[in-house]
Amino acid sequence: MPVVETKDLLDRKFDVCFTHGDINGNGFLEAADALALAARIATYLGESMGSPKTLKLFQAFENFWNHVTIKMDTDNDGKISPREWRKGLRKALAEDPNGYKEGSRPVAEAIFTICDRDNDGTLEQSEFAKFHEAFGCTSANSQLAFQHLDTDGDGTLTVEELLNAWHEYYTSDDPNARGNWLFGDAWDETVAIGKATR
Ligand SMILES: [Ca+2]
Ligand SMILES: [Ca+2]
Ligand SMILES: [Ca+2]
Repeated sequence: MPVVETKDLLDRKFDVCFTHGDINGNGFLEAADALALAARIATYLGESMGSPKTLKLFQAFENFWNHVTIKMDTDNDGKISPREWRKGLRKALAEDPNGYKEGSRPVAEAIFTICDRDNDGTLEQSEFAKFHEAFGCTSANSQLAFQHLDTDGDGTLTVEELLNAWHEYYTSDDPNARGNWLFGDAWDETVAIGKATR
């Protein structure tokens, strides 16, 4: 599904994520997409399907999906339309900003853990690049993302740097927020392709 033309930064970022998540490309987010995305991340990171890191990722995605359908599937058809996604994210933030931040933490932590290939508690650029690859990001966008998210410039991302970026991505309409760069340039036309390269 092509990203809808929008001038609003927050909607644009929501749409980019929607396109990344709509793995089967049918224009809706469903449980099958959530599972496929988790499997794709594990595959690109070179993690086996039964490993503790993969199981943690699947669990986090499943919980996230269950939560999302309860909150966002307002017409109860078992899938999330782009409109439900945009409205649901804004509503959740407005109603319970702390819950919103904590709700995204398990997914972000599970992603951080599976990306940390050498288990040193930080993400190097090469580790983060594999995560981006799973979303079909170009390496140029992946490098841009890393440069902006590595707030202290030490060449690694901590879990807090990633969580803060994640949170800003989903909540901030400030054009200068670092989290806007989670997947690279949010306005780049290739950022939302959402297609795997293998
Ligand atoms: Ca879909
Ligand atoms: Ca729906
Ligand atoms: Ca590492």
